[in-house]
Amino acid sequence: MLFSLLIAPAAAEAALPPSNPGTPPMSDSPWSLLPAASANAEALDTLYIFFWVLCGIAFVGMIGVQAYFMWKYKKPAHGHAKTSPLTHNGKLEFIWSAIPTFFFVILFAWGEIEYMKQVTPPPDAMDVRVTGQKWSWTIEYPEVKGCSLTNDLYVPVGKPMRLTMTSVDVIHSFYLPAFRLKKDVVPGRYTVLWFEATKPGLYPLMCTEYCGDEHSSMVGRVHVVPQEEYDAVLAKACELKQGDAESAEDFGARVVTRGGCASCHTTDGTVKTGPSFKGLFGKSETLADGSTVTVDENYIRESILEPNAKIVSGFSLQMPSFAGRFDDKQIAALIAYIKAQK
Ligand code: HEC
Ligand SMILES: [Cu+2]
Repeated sequence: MLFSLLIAPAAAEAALPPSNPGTPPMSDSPWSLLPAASANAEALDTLYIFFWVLCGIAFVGMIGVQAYFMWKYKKPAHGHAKTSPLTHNGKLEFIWSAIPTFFFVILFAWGEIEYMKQVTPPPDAMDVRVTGQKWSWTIEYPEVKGCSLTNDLYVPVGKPMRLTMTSVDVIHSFYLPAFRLKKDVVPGRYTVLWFEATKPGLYPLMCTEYCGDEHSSMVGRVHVVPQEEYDAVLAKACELKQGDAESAEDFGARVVTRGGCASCHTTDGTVKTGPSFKGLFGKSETLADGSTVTVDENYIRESILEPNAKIVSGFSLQMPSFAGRFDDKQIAALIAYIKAQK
């Protein structure tokens, strides 16, 4: 097809470095569109290219005629040509109104059909919950009990997925460039997005609503995997247990990744949204009400489960509660990890 010639074969996997999710998903060539990985993306690209070709034809047609007339009716070398007494030409005016109108109607109808498809999830779609917060995405799978991931969305090829999304703080916007989908995520309200992935691979997931200073770090990955591997891959991604040979501290580092703690806490002493974990354990912490508390196991546990119980002086309540997301073993590992950040 003509359209597929215009879209240069951009290798999705090669174009999207997952190890560096902050990199925008640029295509290999400035002439090609972004990699497309959903049924919706392919349909929208066809519409987009149709629109683009139409604009090209209209542009060449208008500028071409203009240039030709400039040459044809240029001022003669001697004297002035008389202006024609013609006032209008009904037939011509009808044609130049009717042809664009015809194409505008086609664009509207085509766009409307694609839009309706995009906002109507099929009844057999698989459910996933997405929660936006400063500055990460929590992704929960009702099919796997207790599974809650940070910034990682797992999707099987060829199965419709329905995302029910909300935010706990400000408006974020959930953006899947390879699927050509974007929808606002609003506090106190659910918004729905659905898609069907067509190609296995890793694709970026972003926030496109400026939501605060760490907005640009709200980047995640969409893992599109073959149907038959999906259950096993998801179960493995959801599992969060200490390995036999793994130390509590190393396991804690994995829990930190899962919880997205690093989007607010550093281990090198730098203050982000929250205090750094460096040298935290055992120190005497001043709270917002002026009292002091010694950072021990109980304090850390309470900070994770009930962040609003004690607010550190100089900070505001921005931390989400992790109650129900982590069990005792995982919290113990988090404590071991924080203890190790001397
Ligand atoms: C959205 C940002 C954010 C995320 C994500 C976050 N925190 Fe926090 N955290 C804060 C802020 C802000 C404070 C200081 C205010 C307060 O005490 O609630 C804080 C305080 C803490 C404290 C007390 C620190 C001190 O100096 O006394 C601990 C411990 C802590 N967080 C652990 C964690 C862990 C573990 C995770 C991941 C499971 C996590 N936080 C995720 C923002 C965050
Ligand atoms: Cu955001």
